[in-house]
Amino acid sequence: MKTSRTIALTAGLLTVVLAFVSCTEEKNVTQVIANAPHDERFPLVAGTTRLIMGDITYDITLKADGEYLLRGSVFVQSGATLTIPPGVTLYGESYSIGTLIISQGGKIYALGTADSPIVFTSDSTVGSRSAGDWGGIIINGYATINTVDGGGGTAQGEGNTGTYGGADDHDCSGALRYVVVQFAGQLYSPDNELNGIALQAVGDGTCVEYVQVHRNDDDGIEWFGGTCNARYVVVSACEDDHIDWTHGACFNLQYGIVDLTGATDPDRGIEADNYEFSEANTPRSHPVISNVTFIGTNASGKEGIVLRRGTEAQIFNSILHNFDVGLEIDSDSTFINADNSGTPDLSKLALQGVIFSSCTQNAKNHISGTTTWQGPWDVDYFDTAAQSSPLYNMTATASVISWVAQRDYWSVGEALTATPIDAASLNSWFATAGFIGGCGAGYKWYEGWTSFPTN
Ligand SMILES: [Ca+2]
Ligand SMILES: [Ca+2]
Ligand SMILES: [Ca+2]
Ligand SMILES: [Ca+2]
Repeated sequence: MKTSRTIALTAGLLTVVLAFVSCTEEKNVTQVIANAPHDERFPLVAGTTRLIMGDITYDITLKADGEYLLRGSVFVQSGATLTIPPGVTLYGESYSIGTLIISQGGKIYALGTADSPIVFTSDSTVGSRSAGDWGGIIINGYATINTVDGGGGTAQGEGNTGTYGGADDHDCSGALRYVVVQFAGQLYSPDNELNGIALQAVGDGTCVEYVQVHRNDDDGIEWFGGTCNARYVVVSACEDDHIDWTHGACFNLQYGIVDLTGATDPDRGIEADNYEFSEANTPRSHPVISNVTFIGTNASGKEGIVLRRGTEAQIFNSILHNFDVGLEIDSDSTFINADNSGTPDLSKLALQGVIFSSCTQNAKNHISGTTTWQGPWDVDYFDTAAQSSPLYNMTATASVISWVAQRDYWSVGEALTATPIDAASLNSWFATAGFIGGCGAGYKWYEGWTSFPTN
């Protein structure tokens, strides 16, 4: 769809809306048309596409298989719920940086299906779309962030997207299920780009599963603190980090595909901070991750996973394929925190059952510009299979490289067989997978609802 930037309201539809829009321009539409049924509250803008702009202050359900244009920053305000049924397409307007923001206390239930995912995409025509065409999705919750040591602080989202942070780690912002976000991440200002999905202090009452972010111009999914778990996640061809966390993010992630191929200049598979401005603040960032396949481009100096600025992380049953550096651990604060009187504290920093496949260098540190390891975290720890946390060095076969090119992620995992850690032993949220990598034989959960368009 290519959208005219002129509002072309259909005659007969709520002339009161037309009058309202014309006299207040970018202001709140939905309050005026709140009594209209369902998505007819939103005016037609082109063909059957309806315009969503301003604040959503009432519960509203879009029409299944409907098409909508997001103009400017659209806020689902506290107390309101936006429900999106299967098959809906939402076009983020490039001209106005269309962006969907779920404010603290607001909810989104985007409930697609494998056959009918919900797609957020560019409003440019197919074939001329590119990363950064529109904003993205931002969810602000009441869970804990660590901007104040010990938690309890709040923060402001980039681009005036509102407040996040609080003390309710079980906060619910709704659900994203079978949701695809493409070509987002527009620049708000220099160094201030939008993530495909930003989970800002989102609580673990929120459901995020079967979600793809593709061709984002900044990070794919970024957690700013909070406790929002995610499973069945695909992040592909983004121009910065594919998974990013900071501000004391503590979440579980199982079953993921992180594929950097197809991006012009991607950065990292994971870029992880505790908190940049006070690296020892608590609660520490501490994601627990199992069953993710990371596929890089082997670009010089680029890493699969960077753990820095005091973060903790436990990563299991995953594959790092084709990175110049598979794993890099940075910052004194990261190492010191994970040093248990001279031995690695695996409760704070661990990689177990992780395969390094065709990486130029499996692991390194970057403390103060040196290449030596700190304390107990010596290079042998990561490179010796005899350690309690064995890592495997493998060279991908021609068939694996072919499977990567075809985005046959199941075959990639199958080819790199090793004994997995039982993910169900990590905590009660995880399920036993029985394989290493993002997916297994007969378990191609990414098929059908994901897509990988170039433009
Ligand atoms: Ca970011
Ligand atoms: Ca980033
Ligand atoms: Ca980065
Ligand atoms: Ca970052």
